Amino acid sequence: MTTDNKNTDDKNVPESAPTDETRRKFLGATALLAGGGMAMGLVGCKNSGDSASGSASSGQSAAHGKFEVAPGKLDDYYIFSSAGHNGEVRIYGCPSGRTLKRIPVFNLDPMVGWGITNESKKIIGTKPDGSLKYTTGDTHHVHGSYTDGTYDSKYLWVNDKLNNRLARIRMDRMECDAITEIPNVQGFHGMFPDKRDPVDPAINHTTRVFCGAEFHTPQVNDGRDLRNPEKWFCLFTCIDAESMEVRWQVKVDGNMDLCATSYDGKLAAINQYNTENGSVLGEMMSAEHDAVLFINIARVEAAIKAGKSFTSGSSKVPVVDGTKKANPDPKTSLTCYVPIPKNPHGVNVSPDGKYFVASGKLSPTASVVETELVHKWFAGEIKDARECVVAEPEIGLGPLHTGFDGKGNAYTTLFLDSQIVKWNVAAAIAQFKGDKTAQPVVDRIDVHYQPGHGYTSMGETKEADGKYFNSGNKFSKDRFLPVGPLHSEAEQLIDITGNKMQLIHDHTAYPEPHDAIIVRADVVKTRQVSDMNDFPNAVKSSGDSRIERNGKKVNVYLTSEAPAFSLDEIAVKLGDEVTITLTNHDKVEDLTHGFGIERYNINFIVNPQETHSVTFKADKPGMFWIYCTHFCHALHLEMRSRFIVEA
Ligand code: RUQ
Ligand code: CUA
Ligand code: CA
Repeated sequence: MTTDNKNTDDKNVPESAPTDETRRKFLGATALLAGGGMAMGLVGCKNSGDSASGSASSGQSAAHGKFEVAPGKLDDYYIFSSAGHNGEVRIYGCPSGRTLKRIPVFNLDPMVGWGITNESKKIIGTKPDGSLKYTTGDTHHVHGSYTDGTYDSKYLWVNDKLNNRLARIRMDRMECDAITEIPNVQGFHGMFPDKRDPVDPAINHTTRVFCGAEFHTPQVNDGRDLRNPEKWFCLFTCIDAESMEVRWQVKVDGNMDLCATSYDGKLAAINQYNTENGSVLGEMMSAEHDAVLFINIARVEAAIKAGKSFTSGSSKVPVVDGTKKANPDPKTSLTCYVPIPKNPHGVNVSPDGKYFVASGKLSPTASVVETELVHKWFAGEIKDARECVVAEPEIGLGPLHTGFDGKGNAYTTLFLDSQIVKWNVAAAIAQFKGDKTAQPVVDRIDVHYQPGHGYTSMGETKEADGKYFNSGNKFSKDRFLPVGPLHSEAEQLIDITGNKMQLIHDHTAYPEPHDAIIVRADVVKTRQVSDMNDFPNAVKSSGDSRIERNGKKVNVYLTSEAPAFSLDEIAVKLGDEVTITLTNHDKVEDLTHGFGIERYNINFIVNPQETHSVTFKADKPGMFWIYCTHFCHALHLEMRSRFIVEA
């Protein structure tokens, strides 16, 4: 076997681990290493390995032929996936797992010219000298805009944990059209759009996007309190969905990890693993309970309207105080902290809107919080916020994220167990109330290996359809042909239509596949050819092609139409600042041209009817070929022009 991974030691395989290809040698090595730190502080898990709670399926494929998307046939779903520290967003077909598109966002992409064209630089943001402010990012969570509780195919949002930005993608073009930097936060991780207005029931679509912040920092972070963590704190942020401006922020106790919103628009929820405000691992794991923090949106906005806000540093964004100390009375409180064991991860809302589910991470449990009870706590009808928890089933080790099938079942990823566990929410509630016959766990399936996010088809909408669950695994180990020390990551698609889960297939993903949403294909409406009028700088006809000089600034206007550019030669003088504006006059779908200048580091594309521009300094004398970089025509190689720089 040429694919055998020689350096894995067979002796490390625990006796209980199957050694067929469903698990290979993984459990012997990586699980123990990766799990070692997390296992610390784990409380006992009765259910794990308990046959009464359902034993794991072998992980063998179901009749995956049934799910094959034959050549020329189209997928039924889109998967919109964040790409981790690659900084982009990706689109896969489901069930095929085919990569359909990579959307550059916080990264640079020479294929489309992202970070090279003036239009993309303006979206990314530039320094006074015109260079990019940031060239890297770390995307974690992608969510779509909502109307009436389901996707409306207008926008996607994605976070950048590294440089604390929120990006928007317009779904008709599947391109990033806006990026907003959030002031006074670090570790912007969880993000979720609202699903309707908290006060005006007539507004039943997304108008706000909520952003958590994982790391507490000095406030203001200008050199003060560098080593006084007791003075540091985190801000929760609301961004306007249309203008993309930061509307307001809330000072909170502890940190903020993942985010979710209620279907009534009234609540944003964030799991907190560091209520201790610890700066090192031991401190962050010291409390038995951390929390799910609920933000009362209407009350926050009323407080801001009433002027009960302050500002921080040079930021003009109004900030209100949502700490426990500042909110002693639930009836007026801006926030509710529901205690959850232990360093919880993930918070997801059931499609009926009734429950928020957070996973224990260091506790083998999922905690079910009832939405109605949170409202009652805010009304002063419940004293102890812990009473909002209506179930806490033991589901397995290292639970992280939960998807729903719309039929009352939840599917949670178990990082340490390398499994997906299916459990019934109603049974979990019955068990919590004392029903000893209730068995929440319905089924388990092995995944390969160590899943982070898992998500179901339409599962974050009221149209959850219970067809597919996709497991985003953090390790692929030996599932694919070896390609050197950096492994491909593994995503595994699971059929959840039956009582037992069935693995359909693995597909690879370039690191790191993080979170995603699965959207029904008929929901998504794209435009396959652009409208020239949407580009204000369009060169409307080839007759408008020209070179204009204004001192040292030279503006070049040209068009492309297969297989030629409208100018055979672009002549400038050494030291000129050159702006080239190119409009593609081809109208045929898929007829994209590229524009590259030899030795000038210029490379971008124009899709049919689109216009893009680049600005650069003519700093090398000589003749440099301009050529079309994107295969467009039988005479693609002949599609050239010349850039002449006179000394
Ligand atoms: S968090 S693996 Cu960045 Cu999405 Cu849970
Ligand atoms: Cu135009 Cu290749
Ligand atoms: Ca903690």
